[in-house]
Amino acid sequence: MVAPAMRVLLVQAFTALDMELVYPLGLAYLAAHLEDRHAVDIFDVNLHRADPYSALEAKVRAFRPDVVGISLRNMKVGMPHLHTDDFEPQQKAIQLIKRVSPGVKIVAGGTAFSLYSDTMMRRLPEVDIGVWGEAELRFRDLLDDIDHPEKLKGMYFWKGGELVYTGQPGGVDWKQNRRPARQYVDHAPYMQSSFVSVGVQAKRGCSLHCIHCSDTFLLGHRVRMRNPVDVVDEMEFLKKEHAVNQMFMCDQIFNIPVSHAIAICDEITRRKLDIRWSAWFNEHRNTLPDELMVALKRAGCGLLSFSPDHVDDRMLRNLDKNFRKEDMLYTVAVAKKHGMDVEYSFFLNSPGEDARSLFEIVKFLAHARWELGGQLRLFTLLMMQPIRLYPHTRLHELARETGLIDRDHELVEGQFWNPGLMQYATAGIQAAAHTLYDARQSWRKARGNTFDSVVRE
Ligand code: B12
Ligand code: SF4
Repeated sequence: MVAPAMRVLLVQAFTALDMELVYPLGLAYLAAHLEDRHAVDIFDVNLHRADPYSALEAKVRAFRPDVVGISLRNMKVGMPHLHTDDFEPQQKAIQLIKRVSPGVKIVAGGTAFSLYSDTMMRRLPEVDIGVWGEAELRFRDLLDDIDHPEKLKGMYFWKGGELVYTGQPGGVDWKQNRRPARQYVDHAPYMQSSFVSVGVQAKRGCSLHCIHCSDTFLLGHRVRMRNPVDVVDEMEFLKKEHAVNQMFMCDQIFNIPVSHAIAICDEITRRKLDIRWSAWFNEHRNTLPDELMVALKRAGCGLLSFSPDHVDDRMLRNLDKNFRKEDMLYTVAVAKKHGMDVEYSFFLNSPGEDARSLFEIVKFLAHARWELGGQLRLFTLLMMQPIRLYPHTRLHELARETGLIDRDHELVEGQFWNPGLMQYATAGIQAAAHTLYDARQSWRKARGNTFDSVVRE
């Protein structure tokens, strides 16, 4: 039997109050699968930075939900000067919802929930049901029979004082997925926040195996590609209906496979969409052929965003990267050849780091700056930090085996891979980054930019 229609409020909990806004794409996907059965609304607490809790309380009182679906996204990595965690504000938001509306069912999901699900359920007793992973279809099905979560995979709930998990679900198939319902949240504030704030997704999953990565735990190694025409339909819709002309591709890696990336670019070009966008790119030279670079440029991709994490071959092996230093040099050459902007992010003091390998990063950056000048964007370099340990990763296992952390550490409060003497070099670099970051913020304020957040430019 299918339960009667309900009032469902989808809440994006704090992402990172000191960072750019992030449009609640996951919730827009969920809403698209609910709106023909239930009264749905989406509320992003991050849009109410001055007084988020009062705004949330007012929304809950006004909407009178039967169910609140709360999206827990980040356990934050942190800024150069700030390593706070997002757990506490998320907990406060959940407690507030239950206090204001004691009868409401709270269902939690999202990436941070899925990474730390067991801990989250134990630390957040106000959560009635937790949903692991991609949830478009299972959340819809859950709301059809919310008193029986045991019928579905990927559900956490309490029964007789015991935490029950119903077992791992599979990933969502794009063919079954509806497009995200974009009408519940105004895109304008996200557009003002930063050029990465409005996301579009073209695939899920990653075939690579970086040792620190938790994306593959969440989405798997099988790359599920969305039809390029459907992706660009959504981009066109965003441009025409919501005046969004800058976007970020929320794929793990945009250029694997290359053919899918080219197909999306060609579709954007064919429709003459005047948009600027960016994505994360793999560094292996085979994934950056000239044909792709030409297609990217024509389609409005303004920035190649790379997260190589290191440049030294020994370190890249340690991190289990699929490319080497010569590929890194190729990224510089190919960006120069095609006049593309690039950014790189590196980890500090990752496994095996020594002074020589750290110097390799400095040498590489000097080379890139020399070759690319202003095409090399520097912002991500201010964010360089040691690797935060995420659960369900090989690095987490290594940290346990080497005694860097206790076997039962929950990792909700940040733990970093930052051992040995190199941690002092790390501290020095981060202190310098902090100073530069503050100077940059002051300069931005002097120019009249008052948005109190990181703006990646
Ligand atoms: C794209 C991306 C970004 C882009 C976002 C661009 C944009 N406009 O959206 C940018 C570059 C801005 C970014 C930044 C950061 N990110 Co990021 N990002 C991602 C990535 C790759 C995809 C996120 C996405 O859009 N997915 C698409 C949507 C459709 O999926 P979804 O949100 O997960 O929602 C689905 C499910 O989670 C679930 N769900 C979600 N909410 C709910 C709620 C309920 C009730 C239910 C039932 C289900 C549910 O159902 C949804 C549909 O299937 C993820 C990795 C990943 N595996 O997801 C990391 C990820 C979310 N990011 C992460 C982090 C840490 C960050 C940063 C803190 C990093 C940093 N230091 O800069 C910042 C924080 C930014 C901020 N202000 O919050 C972490 C968060 C978890 C954690 N480890 O803390 C992730 C998971 C990466 C990882 N594996 O560690 N990120
Ligand atoms: S390329 Fe990115 S998503 Fe893929 S395994 Fe490495 S860190 Fe994870």
